[in-house]
Amino acid sequence: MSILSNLSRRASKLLKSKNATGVLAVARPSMSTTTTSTNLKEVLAELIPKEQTRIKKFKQQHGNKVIGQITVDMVYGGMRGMTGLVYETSVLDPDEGIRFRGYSIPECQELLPKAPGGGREPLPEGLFWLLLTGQVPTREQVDWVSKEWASRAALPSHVVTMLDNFPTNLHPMSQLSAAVTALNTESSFARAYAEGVGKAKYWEFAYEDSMDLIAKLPCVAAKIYRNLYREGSCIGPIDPGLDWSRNFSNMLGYADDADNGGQFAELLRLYLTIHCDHEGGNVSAHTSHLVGSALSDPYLCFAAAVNGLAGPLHGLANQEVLAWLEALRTELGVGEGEEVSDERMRDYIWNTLQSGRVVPGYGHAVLRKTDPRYTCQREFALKHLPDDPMFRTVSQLYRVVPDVLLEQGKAKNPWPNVDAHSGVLLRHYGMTETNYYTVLFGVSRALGVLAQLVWSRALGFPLERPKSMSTDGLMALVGAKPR
Ligand code: CMX
Repeated sequence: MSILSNLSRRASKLLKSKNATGVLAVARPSMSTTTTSTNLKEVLAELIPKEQTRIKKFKQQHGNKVIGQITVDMVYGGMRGMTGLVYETSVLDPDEGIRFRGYSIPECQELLPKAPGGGREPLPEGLFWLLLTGQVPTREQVDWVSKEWASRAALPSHVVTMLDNFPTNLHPMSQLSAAVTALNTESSFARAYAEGVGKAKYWEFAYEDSMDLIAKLPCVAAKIYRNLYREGSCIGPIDPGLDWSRNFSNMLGYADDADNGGQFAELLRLYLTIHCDHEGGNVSAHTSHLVGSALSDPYLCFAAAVNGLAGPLHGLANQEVLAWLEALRTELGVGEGEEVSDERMRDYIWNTLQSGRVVPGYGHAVLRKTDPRYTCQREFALKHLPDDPMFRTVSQLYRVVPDVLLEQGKAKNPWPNVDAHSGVLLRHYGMTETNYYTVLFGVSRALGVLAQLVWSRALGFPLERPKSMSTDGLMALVGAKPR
């Protein structure tokens, strides 16, 4: 194991300690005092100066401390294990999974406000509040966010026209990225920068743009869905009395779901909460962070993140999983209600590997256990759709794939990630358009990367510009013979 991964493990151990009952307790971030104002911007305005002072003092006292060592393998190996970014909103522990401002997924499920009338899943509005402030919001604070987003949701006409004119063979992720880029006509950050606003105010404009963009995303996403799969039917109006996910579900055309106990909206609430953030080094978060460091406005940053998320090794894996599952069931002749032996499934997985492909939805660059985002989706399925034939296949794969990957001996993590499960849940409720799945991932990812962007501007993070070297230069640096 590299010195750096040892260091990062030591750092994560320092943040954790066992309490008197032996339960793992994680140090909450310093901002976790509660504020009663329901206005998110006012709460931030109170928190930001304190955090600026704390970090300034930390850098003055410890700025020259060495925290790691870089090897040639790391430089060639996609910078794995290299600590090179400050990202405040979430931290990923290889063995435990993601924590949002110190809170695990089960803790968020327990603590964050739910939809009125018996909702069981956390509202993404609450998660966004938590990411921005480090504080678990009250019901009133979450209601304020829902209303704020409803009031900012309208799309400018040029974006609607653009979406209506895209060819149907343009992938939904390309449509999302292009529409978000075109939305930057609305950027108050870009306008303020052009007018020469001072650095101290950058975060306020980043905040306004982020709130506007998050509010508009479900409308853009629903429009893409309706244009491609529902003959361009109208997405309908936003109801300011409903939460962000319920409005999104209605706009997608799943309003009837309310008569069936609102399970699809509940699934969306869970989905949009758990896909939001996965610390700073993943492709979408890092891309947004990098582009933002050039002071590109939040629309441009998020569009860049969407383009990264559209890669099959990242967010597009959830689309790939469904295609792979469907091919597996067809090829092995698994009908509704039927099962196939573990042995035949194992052969199929080996075929995938031997043809040079990856098993989509398995493995991870940082995680070394089952992704808790997978686990909570599995729990949702066990509760709401235990007999769904596709879910049964997903469960069987969970039993079979890890042993095959271990036997192959290449993947460092043989366990499933978030993408191994999400599609099967969406499909159960009638969303069978697999090409669309990553758009939902993107809508959620906006919460994390934009919350961080507000803080990046508040903390005055500089232009990101790591040093690169050519192979010849690296060889010379370590004293290797060039030939
Ligand atoms: N199936 C087959 N081989 C796999 C594998 C999988 N699921 N996961 C990793 N490997 C292979 C890698 O391709 C690599 O092979 P080579 O040495 O031939 O290049 C080797 O195992 C070592 O890879 P690793 O260090 O374990 O994993 P990386 O950090 O390089 O990659 C990831 C991580 C996610 C890209 C990889 O596990 C993968 O391709 N998984 C399938 C795609 C997927 O599910 N992506 C979604 C991730 C979550 C998300 O971002 O949404």
